Amino acid sequence: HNADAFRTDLMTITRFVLNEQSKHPESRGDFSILLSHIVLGCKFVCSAVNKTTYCSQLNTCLAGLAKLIGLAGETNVQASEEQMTILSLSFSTHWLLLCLLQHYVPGEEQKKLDVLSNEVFVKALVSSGRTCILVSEEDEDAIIVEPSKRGKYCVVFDPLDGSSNIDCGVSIGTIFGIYMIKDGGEPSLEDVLQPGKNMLAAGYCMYGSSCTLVLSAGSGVNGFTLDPSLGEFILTHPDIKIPKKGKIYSVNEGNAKNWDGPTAKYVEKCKFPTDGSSAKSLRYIGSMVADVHRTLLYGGIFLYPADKKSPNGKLRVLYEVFPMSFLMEQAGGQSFTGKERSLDLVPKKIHERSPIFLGSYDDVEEIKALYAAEE
Ligand code: AHM
Ligand code: MG
Repeated sequence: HNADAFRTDLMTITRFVLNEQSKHPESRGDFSILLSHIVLGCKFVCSAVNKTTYCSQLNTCLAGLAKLIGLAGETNVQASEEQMTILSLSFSTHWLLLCLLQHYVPGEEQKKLDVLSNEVFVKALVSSGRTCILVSEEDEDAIIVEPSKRGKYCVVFDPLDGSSNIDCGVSIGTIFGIYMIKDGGEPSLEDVLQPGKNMLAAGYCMYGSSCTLVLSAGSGVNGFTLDPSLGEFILTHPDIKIPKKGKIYSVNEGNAKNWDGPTAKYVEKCKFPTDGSSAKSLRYIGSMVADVHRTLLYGGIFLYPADKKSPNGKLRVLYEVFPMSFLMEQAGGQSFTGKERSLDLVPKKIHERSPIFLGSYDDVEEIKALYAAEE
C-alpha cells in the first residue's frame, strides 16, 4: 500500500522528546537541548564510520592492484604519489581514476576513529551548555566543564565501543548515561560515582546496517532509526519490551576455561537443557551495543562474566554496564552482576569494571538462582 510506503506523520526524536517534556510543566527544555547535542554526535560518528569503512576497503583494493603490477612492496600498502600516478595511467578505466582523484590520498595519516569520535562528543556536550562533568572511556580523567559553559547534567559515555570491529565493517556503537549533579555546587567525581539507579536517562546508538538510537529517560524504551535522506532519527521502535524468555545466549566462550562454577553451569544448561526445553542458540558479535540490541529485540541473555584472569569481567560500570542495565530494566528485563542488581552497584572509580548478566527476565532469574545456590 502506498500509505505504508510513505509515512507522513514523522515522529522525529526531537519532536518525541519535546512531547515528553510538555508532560512536565516545570521543565525548561535543558534535557532536550542536551539530547540534541548527543544526537549530533551520533550523526557525525555514523557518517565517519561509513566513510572509514568505505575508504579502508577502497585503499585495500587499490593497494592490492598496486601489488599485482609490482608497484608496492610486500608489506608496504601505501603507494607513493608517483606510483599512484603510474598506476592510474596503467588502469585507465574511469572508475579507478575517479576513485584515485576523489578518495585516495597516498600516505595520508587518518585520525583513529575512536579518538575522532571522542573529540566530537566532548565538544558537542560542552557546547550544549548543559553539562558540568563528563566521563569518557577514552579519557583517563573526568572532564570538568569550565564554569561559563556549565549546566546541571553529568554525562558518562563510551564514544565508540567495539573498536576491534571497525576494520571489518561489523556493527559498533556509542553508549551514554546521564546523571543530575548532586547539589548545585562545584562538580566533582562524587557526581558520577553514583549507583546506576540514579541515572535520569541512558541510551546507545548502533552504527550497523542502519543507524539506530535507543533511548530511555525513565519511562520505557524507544528506538529511532536515522533516515539519511532527512538527517533525522525517526521513531521506528516505540515502547520496546524484551521477551520474557529468550532462545539465545551470547558470551565469549573462548574464556570458558577460566569461568566460575555458576557461569559454567549456566552455559552448559543453555546447550544441554535438563528440563526438557530446547537448547539455546549462540550469537556473539563482540560489540556490546550490537549484542545488547539483539538481546533487547529478540530476547535471551548477554553475559560478560568474571573469570580467573579478570575477576571483575571486562565491561566498564559507568558507561557500559549502567546504561545497558537501565535500558534492560526499562524494557522489562533484568541485569545482574553475579552479586546484586547491576543498578545498585556503587562505583568507587570512574573506569571500574563489573561482571554483567543481562536480558530477558526469566533467563536472568536462572543465572541469579545459580549464583544464590553457590553462596
Ligand atoms: P572495547 O572498549 O575495547 O571496544 O571493548 C569493549 C567490547 C564490548 O563491545 C564487547 O562486549 C566486548 O568488548 C567483547 O570482548 P571480548 O573480545 O573479550 O569478547
Ligand atoms: Mg568500550
